[in-house]
Amino acid sequence: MPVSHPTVYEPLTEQGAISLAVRLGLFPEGTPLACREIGDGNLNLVFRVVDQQTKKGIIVKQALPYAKVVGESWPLTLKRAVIESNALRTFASYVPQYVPKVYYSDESLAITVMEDLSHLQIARKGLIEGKTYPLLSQHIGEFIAKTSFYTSDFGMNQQEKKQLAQSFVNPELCKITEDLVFTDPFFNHETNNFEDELRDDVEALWNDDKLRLEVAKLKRKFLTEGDALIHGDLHTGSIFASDEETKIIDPEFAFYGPFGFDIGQFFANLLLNALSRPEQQQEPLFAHIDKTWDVFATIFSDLWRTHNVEPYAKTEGLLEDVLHHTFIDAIGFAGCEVIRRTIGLAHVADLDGIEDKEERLQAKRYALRLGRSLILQRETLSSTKEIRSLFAQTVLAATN
Ligand code: SR1
Ligand code: MG
Repeated sequence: MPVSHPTVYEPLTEQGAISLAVRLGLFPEGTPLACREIGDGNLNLVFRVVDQQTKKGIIVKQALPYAKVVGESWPLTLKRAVIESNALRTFASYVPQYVPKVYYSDESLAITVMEDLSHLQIARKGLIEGKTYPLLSQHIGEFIAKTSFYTSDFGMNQQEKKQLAQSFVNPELCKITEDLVFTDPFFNHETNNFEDELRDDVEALWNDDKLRLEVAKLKRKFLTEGDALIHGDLHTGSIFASDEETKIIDPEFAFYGPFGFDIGQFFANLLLNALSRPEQQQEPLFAHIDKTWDVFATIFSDLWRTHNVEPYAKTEGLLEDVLHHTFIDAIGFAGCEVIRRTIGLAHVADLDGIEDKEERLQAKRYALRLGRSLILQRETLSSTKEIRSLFAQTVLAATN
């Protein structure tokens, strides 16, 4: 019996995902297939279609016309599926080893069919279990360095860059970040979500004019600086990892943004995990922060020297200036991310999963202080190594 396939948008069912996989010829005819919806993110449906004999699978991801984390009352553009598949393809042209292969995409159905990464684990989950992923920072540093250099005015034809930037204009998803990362947590806004016991700490943030000024400067950078094609949501839940491999997923927030944003979000999520660990297990996370920056700066600098298309490339001091501002911005963006993941709409399991209530509240108070220090002291840090002492001072200050 012929199977009919939707041509106008409707949410897929598990059976629909199987039919799509068959229609695309992704499995040999007659393969016994099973499917389960496995999405645990904030926004999309994710189906895993698997050959029941070989256990080999594919992923069918579909954007919903609203934010799953809130419900149908928060409508959200389906165009993010095209942004995601195009970003994966663009990233793959520079670093295919770090992104899932895209097999198929359909703009009107908001579907991307891609490589199944079930042999890996979401890095946030593994880090919460105490894993350290020895190559994680090497890979993330290389991913960010190469994708951001090659999509910037230093790494590609500057006219083509503008056209590429135009194809990644992503206003609705950027607005989520503008609101949830840079605005709402610093105001008494209805999207915020925190325990009553934290109210005094949170109100202190809302009344902190010095902090607000610095967050406003960082938000302005996010709004206006189109350095490179960035992932836009590079937290540890957007990374699949094992001891050997790293894959970056979910670039639906991709757009032309500041060089330091992805680095800052990644740092922040490592720090949030560090806050959930006993002190003696925190060092691998600080080491990952050091390594991410070292690898990023080394590869970006090599590419700058060997592949730069900008006539000013050899001007003494320019590379150092770009790196210096990228570093400071990354620290500031990290501070905003740490704060929003603690009191904003979208939390992280690293902190929310701390079972003991007092310990959890204490970790969240530390997170608020750490976020504030990162933002206010970003220009005084000269290397990532100093994040350790900032972290220690923040925690000590909170216990005294
Ligand atoms: C309504 S979306 C909430 C968060 O989930 C995404 O992964 C982004 O981090 C966003 O801020
Ligand atoms: Mg996501």
